[in-house]
Amino acid sequence: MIIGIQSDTIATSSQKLDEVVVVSRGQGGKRSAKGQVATIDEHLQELSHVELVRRGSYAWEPTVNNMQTERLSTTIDGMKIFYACTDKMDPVTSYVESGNLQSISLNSGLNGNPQATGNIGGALDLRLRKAGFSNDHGLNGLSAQAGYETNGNVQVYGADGSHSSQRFYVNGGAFYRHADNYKAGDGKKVDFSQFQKVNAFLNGGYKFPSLGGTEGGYDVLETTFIYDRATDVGYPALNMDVAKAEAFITSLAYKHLFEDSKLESWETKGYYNHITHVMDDTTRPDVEIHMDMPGESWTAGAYSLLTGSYGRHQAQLNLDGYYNRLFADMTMYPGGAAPMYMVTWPDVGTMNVGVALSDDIRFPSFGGTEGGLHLSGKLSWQHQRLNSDEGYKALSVFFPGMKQAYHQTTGRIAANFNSSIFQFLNYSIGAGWGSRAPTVTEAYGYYLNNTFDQYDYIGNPRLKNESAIELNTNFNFSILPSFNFSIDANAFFFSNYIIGQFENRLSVMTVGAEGVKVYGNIDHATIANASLTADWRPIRGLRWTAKGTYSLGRDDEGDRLPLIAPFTYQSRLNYATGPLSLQAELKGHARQAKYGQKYGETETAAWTIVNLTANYQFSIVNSQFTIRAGVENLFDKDYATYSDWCHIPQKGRNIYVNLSFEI
Ligand SMILES: [Cu+2]
Repeated sequence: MIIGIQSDTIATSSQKLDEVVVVSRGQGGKRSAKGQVATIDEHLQELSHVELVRRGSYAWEPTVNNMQTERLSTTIDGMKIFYACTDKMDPVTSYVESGNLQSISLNSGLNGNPQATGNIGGALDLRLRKAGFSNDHGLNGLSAQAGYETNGNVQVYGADGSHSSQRFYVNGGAFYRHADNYKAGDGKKVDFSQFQKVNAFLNGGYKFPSLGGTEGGYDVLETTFIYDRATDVGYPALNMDVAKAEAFITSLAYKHLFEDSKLESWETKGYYNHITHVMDDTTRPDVEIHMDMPGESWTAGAYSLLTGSYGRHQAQLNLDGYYNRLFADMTMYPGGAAPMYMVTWPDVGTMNVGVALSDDIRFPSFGGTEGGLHLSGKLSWQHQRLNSDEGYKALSVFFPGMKQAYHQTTGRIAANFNSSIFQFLNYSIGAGWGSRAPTVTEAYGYYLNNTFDQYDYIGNPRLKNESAIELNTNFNFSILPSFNFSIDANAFFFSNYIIGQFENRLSVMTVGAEGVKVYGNIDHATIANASLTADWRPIRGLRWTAKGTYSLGRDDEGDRLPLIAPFTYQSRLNYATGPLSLQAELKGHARQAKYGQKYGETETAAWTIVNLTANYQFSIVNSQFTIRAGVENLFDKDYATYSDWCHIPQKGRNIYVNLSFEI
């Protein structure tokens, strides 16, 4: 038997607030039709509230509640990590692989996980897969996956192994992905959509012999190491590609698990990660001015999380701190003239410390079921310094008298009440307030060209913190034991919303740019989302689900915000019998009629696609095999979603097969 020592107390805190997609093996939960071979982006697609902004085949940027990276927190097992590209080519979810992860959890809105800061839209935590200790003397596991996709000649190979005993565990593995250019619907090739990636990871744990029996609990030391490297990554929606995007991620944690005590566990983790990102335009034809644009991100941090339960309370106290450095520069080589150099992220050092508290209170509710109240809050202090004198001086030209160091204080607080009436209705209502500091791009970015609206962006060190009030509710009706219907809605009322604003007095740097925008606070803005979900299981083995979501986003003048989803829908029919399961899926979105015209967004047409998938499990001797096959975009529809950057087309018909086995 394997004991999951990492059995996340965070995960169990409240099922209503925390949504999980299972990446690895394990029972239950949402998961991708492609199984573990799916990319992290495909796993993320299974989560409600999540959409993905696509700039190519690789490294999609997750949005939660129609908010992008700057309003989200993304952590890896509670570790902070920051992307290194000034053009957002590398959301941090691109630096892990499916083989690294057990699951991905999402806390929608302001109720973040203890390590989350700045999470107005939501908090994603990528949970690493650790073998855990075994009661047996030694237990070894081995698994391997291989996958192939016809469109783009996608190849995926992964293998990992584990050893678990009472005192010690270790697991590790490697993953490789390769993709050529894909074809859009009707056979049109999308140039610069290739990529290649390797990933290797190693986790280990050691359980100390307990002193004086088990009454005092026991101590565990755990370590993690991940190396991830993507090369030759094309970005058809941008003017540049990526030669190399590389990450080292390490951590060391000490955990005490209490027995017979009101305290449950106390974990202290130290970590370090380093990202190198190198852009490349040498393979593009007709480049007017060749550019070199590297970026780097270093983060070192620690957190200490204490969890305990007393009576009806389950509480967590977390202290955390991190130091992050972001540096990016650009060298332009105009033909025949001297190269031009500028610092685009002025080596910004951010020191952030925070304290977070949460409490889950359970109580009996009407009809013999259980209800609960979840409270959480966090307070953080931040110090930022511009370490590059050159970058500081360049920005000072636009902001005379600006300082070389800034302080910010941010916080969040959220409450959520859930209860039920017999087995018929489950409901929850919640409210919260939270603020975030401007990102390095928003505060100190220097002439960053945005291909979405073709403007050059300049950061603004005088920005105020942005804040929002969130209201949310969820009603889940079980009309029959076989039929479920739910309504989910949330709204975010922003103050000092940060967005780029026209600056006509400045001239452009990038060839072909429309103009210059400087980040600014607008007085208020609103983002709201509502979804309806139905789930019907008419007979054993058969399941039908359907979901429709409507969102809106407005600025202080009533104009539409960009990248807000139009009406989206998805319906799935599932049939499972013994080892075989079949699924047909219909998904699409309506015409994006209310787009952010003022912010340079253009209209997106409606689309619908059909996907089919089959899954068969069998065992030979002691090995468990799973074969998955399917067709995506069955009718080879030529389409782009509202979140496809510059309307780059999606994949046309794609047939995939993948095989995985485990012992
Ligand atoms: Cu980049």
